[in-house]
Amino acid sequence: MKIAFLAMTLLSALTAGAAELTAGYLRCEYRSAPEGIGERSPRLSWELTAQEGGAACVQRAYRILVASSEEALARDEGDLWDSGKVVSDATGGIVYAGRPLRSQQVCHWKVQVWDGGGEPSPWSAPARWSMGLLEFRDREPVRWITRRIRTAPDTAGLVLPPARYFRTAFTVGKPVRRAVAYASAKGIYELRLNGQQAGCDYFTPGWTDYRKRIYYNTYDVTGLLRPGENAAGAVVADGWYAGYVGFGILERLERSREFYGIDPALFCRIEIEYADGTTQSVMTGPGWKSSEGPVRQADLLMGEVYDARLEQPGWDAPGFDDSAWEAAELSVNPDGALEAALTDPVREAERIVPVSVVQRGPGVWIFDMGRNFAGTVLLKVRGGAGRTLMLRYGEMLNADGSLMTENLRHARATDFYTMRDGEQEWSPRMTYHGFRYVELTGLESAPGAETLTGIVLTSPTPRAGTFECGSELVNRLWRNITTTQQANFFEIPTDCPQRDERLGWTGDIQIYARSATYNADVASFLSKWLIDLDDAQRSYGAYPSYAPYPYAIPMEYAPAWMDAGVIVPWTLWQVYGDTRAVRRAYPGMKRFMDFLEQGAQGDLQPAVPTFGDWLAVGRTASDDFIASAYYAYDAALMAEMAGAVGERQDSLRYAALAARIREAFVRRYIAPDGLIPGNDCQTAYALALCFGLYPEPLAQAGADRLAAMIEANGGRFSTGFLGTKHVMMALSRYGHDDVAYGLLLQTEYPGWGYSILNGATSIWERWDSYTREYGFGGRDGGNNARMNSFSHYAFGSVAEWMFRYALGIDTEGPGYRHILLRPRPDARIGWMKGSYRSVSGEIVSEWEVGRRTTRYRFVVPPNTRATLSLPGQESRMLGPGEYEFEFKNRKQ
Ligand code: RAM
Repeated sequence: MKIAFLAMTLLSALTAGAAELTAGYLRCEYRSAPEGIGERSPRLSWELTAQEGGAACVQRAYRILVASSEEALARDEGDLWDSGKVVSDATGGIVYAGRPLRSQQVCHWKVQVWDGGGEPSPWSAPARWSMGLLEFRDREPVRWITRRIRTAPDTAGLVLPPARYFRTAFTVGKPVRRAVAYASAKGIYELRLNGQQAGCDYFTPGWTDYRKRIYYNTYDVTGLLRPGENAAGAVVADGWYAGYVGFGILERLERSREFYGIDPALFCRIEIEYADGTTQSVMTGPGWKSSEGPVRQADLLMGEVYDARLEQPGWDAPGFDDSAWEAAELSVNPDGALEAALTDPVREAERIVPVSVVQRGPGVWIFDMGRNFAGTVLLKVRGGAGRTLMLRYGEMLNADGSLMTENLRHARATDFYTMRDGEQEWSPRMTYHGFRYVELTGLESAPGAETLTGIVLTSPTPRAGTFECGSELVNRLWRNITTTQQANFFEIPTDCPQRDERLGWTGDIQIYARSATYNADVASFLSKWLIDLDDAQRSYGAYPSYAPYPYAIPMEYAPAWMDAGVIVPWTLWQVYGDTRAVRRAYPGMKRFMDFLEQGAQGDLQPAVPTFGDWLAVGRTASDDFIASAYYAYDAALMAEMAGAVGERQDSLRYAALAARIREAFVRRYIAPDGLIPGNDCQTAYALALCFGLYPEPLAQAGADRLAAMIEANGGRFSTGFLGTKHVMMALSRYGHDDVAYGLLLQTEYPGWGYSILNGATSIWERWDSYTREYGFGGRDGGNNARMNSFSHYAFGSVAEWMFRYALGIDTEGPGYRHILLRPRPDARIGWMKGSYRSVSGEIVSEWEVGRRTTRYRFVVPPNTRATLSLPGQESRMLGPGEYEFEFKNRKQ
């Protein structure tokens, strides 16, 4: 800890010692020990920890060793790469520059660092990654297998085919050194080997524009093989490839399923490396058989139907008699290229036990899981062969205690389980739901709490932030935000997990992306989605309203939605210092800017009536204002990004464009007194202030007007998706923290507190998605209960303000190398504690407002520096270390 003398009381004294810098948390392409990397020059990173702060606490140099075996690495032999001692303070984005890596190569690596005093650290603990199939397309064609099934519509008009089952047997004749399975599906698959699942993933290979690319997953299956006969099998269902996707039915689109193909198909290749150096390859094709099984229907939106009586015990194990199975067919549907998965698939995050079970009628029970989440359930029952249980899922209950399902629209979200004899456990694997309540119908006797367990599913994004403060309301808000992110960072960033939508809405993620980074490490998750966005870019340059974009129509593009194409890469660069994501997106972003420039009129954008400040309450900004403000913002971000990837000409050009747009904007919208007469509303001031559109001398007048409007509105918002977080940021940027805190703590409509007082355990789509007083119809009865999600992260974008201003943890320039600490203490809340595990290490900020003094505590990670700016104090620089400060409170 460091001594810090300001106008304050000294809280603790420490001696500065040796830095003792060490490197840990070694990752490759943002993932810990990833299997099947497709990038030939993967990027490596580590995290530094130090015993003490001080001048020695910087990394002066590093050395990386990459070896082809653990033994070589232990001998300090970097037979693949020895970087040598590199004088650099970089701890991430280090591009592998050793010998060319080949398919399936296992890379063992470690790193050593030198501190500011030139002291070397010991070698880090070893880490590893493995390469995927790099040249397989040249070596052998990719063979997909399928089973043709044509299913007639059911009585509700739904087409819900059964899952396909595939299997093969093979012999392992010698001791195995290593076996790796590479698998994919057009559809979703679960791979099984000798009776066990390979890995523990759900919905692999995930959702992409399958016409352009399909990912394969890599599993080390060495431990699943056995000497002698082995069996591999897979269950394959429609998933996003052939199943229902989005709101096709609602919109009466030409189709609502089969967007990418009709028959789901499987690809699997198991590569066995024997101890004697020989190899064997087991690949889908001739020799594989197919059948149907207990999964009678499997659809992401509609649910799963499972008949346990149709189980074929041992179908995925050796010794099974598959003579009744048919030969699998080769799939000939031309689709996109097979590529290594870029991120970890959806997995189980936790299990939850119901908080109550209530009987609703004969054989009908409603389980309350206690909170809203996305996932599935584990059902445990006994006896009763042939009895069918029905499970319906809902986020809310109606006033009479029945399950509320109106807001699921056309998502049937219902599972059926037909029992066999004896004890049985079942959990659907080919569907998921967004829910809090489960209605279980068909039980013979009363269930117990153990009858149903909730299984929370999500894309694994390691936790990054912690937050806690003196207001229970705000703590609840933070929990609701994290829960809602968990439910919607689900293969892609979805708008909601429950109804017939679940689309990667671009407006929602551009508003929320920065918040998401504070909550979790979303680097690999969002990098993957940026490729989906790139694949979905319209031929004429616009980014669509959601990605992936399976439809031919509608909602091709919209201002503030399409801009995600620029804002999300910029956010990844700022937060993770990632220039590769920027470079990857760069050609598309340029085409997007061309599209905007072509449509501009006098350097401003015309009104494109689409979503505007979506779900705003009261007066909000006009369509042309929003479109032009985002245009200016995009140009400014492009100028920065072009500079970061060495495109100097572009950088100058975009900076000039941004300046021209700003001038035109001021001329058109901002009066000489700083007011915005034609758009005199919260969102307009907030966007103009946050996007730097104000001439600086007028900005304060604009911010004061914004604050005054909020006060005049009873300390409440009149904003939607776009305005809300920007209002908070603009207020704090221009000295109105008290007004921002008022909004944060507001319990009247509209505000987060209002939904919390009405029972929210997640972020809702609308400020009044449900109220005890008015039910689901909204306060004025005008809400459409069908478009009413109780898990929608867009309004959770206040997390960004909670971290950047309330706790005051921000970055100056990319990657948190230079940290900004600018907490904004507030007596109403009393105290706040938070931390953020940035790419440059863990940052801590705490404050407590006492009767006479305000105390602060900070941790600045090694190898970084921070500008500390505290209210009423001159700002100063802090080096790595732990600090405490205490100041006398100013007289009010
Ligand atoms: C809704 C989505 C999303 C929003 C669009 C405009 O249907 O849920 O949140 O971005 O509309």
